[in-house]
Amino acid sequence: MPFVYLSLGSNLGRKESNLKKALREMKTRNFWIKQVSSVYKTEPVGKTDQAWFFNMCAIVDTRYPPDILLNKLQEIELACGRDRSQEREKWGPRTIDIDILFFEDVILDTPNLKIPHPLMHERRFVLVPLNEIAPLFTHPVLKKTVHRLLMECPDASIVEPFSRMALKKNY
Ligand code: PH2
Ligand code: MG
Ligand code: MG
Repeated sequence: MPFVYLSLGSNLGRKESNLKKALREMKTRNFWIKQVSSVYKTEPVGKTDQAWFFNMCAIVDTRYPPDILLNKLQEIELACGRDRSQEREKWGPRTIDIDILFFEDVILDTPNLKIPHPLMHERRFVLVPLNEIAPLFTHPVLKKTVHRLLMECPDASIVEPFSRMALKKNY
C-alpha cells in the first residue's frame, strides 16, 4: 500500500484535540497511521494577523488513490468541525487543515490537487515536523531530501516544540 505524507494544522478551538481527533477519524476510514511527529506551536505564515497554529506531520498507509484520498481528508476535516463556508479568506483561521505533502513519489498537477504540495519546501511549519519522521525522503520534483530542504529553507517563521512526546497511541 502506498505511503502518504500529511501535514496537519489547527488554529481555532481546542487545537491539540483537533489534531488528535483528525488522527482518530483517519483510523476509522482505513488509514493505517505509520508515524506521527511531535506537535509544534507555529507562527502563522502567509496571513500573519491570526492565532498561532499547532502543526504536525504523519505518515499513513492507505489504499485510496490520490483523488479519493483528497475527498476522504475533506470528509475528516468536516468531521473535525471545519466549516469552509465560514472561511472568508485564503489561509485564514481553521479548526483543522490536512494537506497531502507526498504520495510516494507520485507527481500530480491537476486544478484540484497538486502533489507534492507546491509550497511545502517554503514552510518551516511543514519541514520541521516532517524532518522528524522522514528526513531522508526525497522530494520527487526537487530531488532533495526533506532534511536538505529544511537546511535550505529561507522561511524564518518561528516553529517551537509544543509536545515532545509524539501522540503515538494517545489519540
Ligand atoms: N496553514 C496555512 C497558512 N499559514 N501557518 C502556520 N503556521 N501553520 C499552518 O498550518 C498554516 C499557516 C494554509 O493552510
Ligand atoms: Mg494548508
Ligand atoms: Mg488544505
